[in-house]
Amino acid sequence: MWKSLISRRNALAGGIALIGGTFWGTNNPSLASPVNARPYPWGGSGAAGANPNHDPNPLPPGEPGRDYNPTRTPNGSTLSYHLVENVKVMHLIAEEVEHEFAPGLKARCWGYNGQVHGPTIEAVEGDRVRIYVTNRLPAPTTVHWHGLIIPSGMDGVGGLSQRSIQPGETFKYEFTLRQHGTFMYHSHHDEMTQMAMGLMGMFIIHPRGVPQQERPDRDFVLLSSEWKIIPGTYRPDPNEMTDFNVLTFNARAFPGTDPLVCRRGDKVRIRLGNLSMMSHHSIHLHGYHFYITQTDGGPIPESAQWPETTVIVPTGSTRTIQFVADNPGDWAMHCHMLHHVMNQMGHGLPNVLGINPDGLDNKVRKLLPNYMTMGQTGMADMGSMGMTVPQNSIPMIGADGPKDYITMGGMFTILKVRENLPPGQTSDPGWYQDPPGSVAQPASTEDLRRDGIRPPTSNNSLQSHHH
Ligand SMILES: [Cu+2]
Repeated sequence: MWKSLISRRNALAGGIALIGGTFWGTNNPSLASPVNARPYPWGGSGAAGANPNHDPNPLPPGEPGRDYNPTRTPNGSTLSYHLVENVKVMHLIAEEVEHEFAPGLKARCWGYNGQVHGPTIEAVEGDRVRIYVTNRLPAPTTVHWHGLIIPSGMDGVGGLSQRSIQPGETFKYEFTLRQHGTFMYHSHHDEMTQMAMGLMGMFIIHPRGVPQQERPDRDFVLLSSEWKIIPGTYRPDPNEMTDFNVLTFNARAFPGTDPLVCRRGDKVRIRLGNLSMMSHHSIHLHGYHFYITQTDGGPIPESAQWPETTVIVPTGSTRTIQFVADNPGDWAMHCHMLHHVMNQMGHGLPNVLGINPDGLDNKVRKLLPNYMTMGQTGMADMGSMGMTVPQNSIPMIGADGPKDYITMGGMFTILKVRENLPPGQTSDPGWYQDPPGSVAQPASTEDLRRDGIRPPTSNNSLQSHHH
């Protein structure tokens, strides 16, 4: 459903029931969809009696514009296709890729078509797709289509569904898409290594026949993953089990993440996937309430949706959220598991919070002239003071913001909602220009006196040794 903050406030003020408006994404009566006819609560494959191993007569290929508004994958791309006798033909090439996570941190990863993660696959319910997979890796691989109801032999589990694709070989996957929603694809051969190296992407299937006014104006795709890259090294470590130090949206860590750019009033959908090695992510959006409308199991009935500001995305699943972008500004969107908004250098340090390290520093400086212990008042200094970091590594947090240093890293991005954004603009519009008087400011003496606030006359907290 599309809900706006303002209309909801009005509805509350008027005592009107909240539920209403257009709910899209479930059964669309204009399409005789074999999948959406599935009964609750048994779930099942959604095949509604048809055997998915037999071709259930694909529909003519769906077209962008006519059938759907294309998604946008920040920092990524969408896989191209061409038509051969009404089949959408695509090609994924698994290969080694030099990938930049954020300015200053690169690594040799494995991806598809020269990028990490792989490009987003986008199609329409009823389409038939034929996806060629070429293996240019030094190891065998396969591709699993996560959440898709397809023949067992197309499921891509190495050894179980198929023989693995050897280096140099090209395999062919072909199936008809008989559901819509937000799904994923990833290697299913030596998964631990190959997913730790980046072999994954998103697979979006649009419903057919949704009128333009009920489609999202902005439809973003974000895939979370996590990496262990020891500072100064150049390859993810697939053997790490718990201590990941590079946390990413679309394989980028803040400040490497592109903003999600919207025009005020846009209907916004954000599709969140998670293929992290072990972490669930609590994705929190500032400035908005949203509804969770889909999982990779399908649409959530409207009566079961509830408003949220944070959505937990378990690893191996997707969550789709929707809202109307009626609140202009620069709004943080980030994982609320707080080590996940820290970059590399923020992990595995000794706790020196509250310690005065002057004596220690003086001793260490006899050996290392510029040594300075950091972290005694927190971690922010490490980024903002430009602390020297090992070659090919990124500081724990941060980037310059419009008002001060932004002490966030990792799985952090910015939703930028603007009045009067030219239609179709997706590029960064710069920082938000706040209306006068709407930014938190230092209190004046006059303010304090008027309101009877008596600040302490001296700062009795830890004296800083900097400066
Ligand atoms: Cu997280």
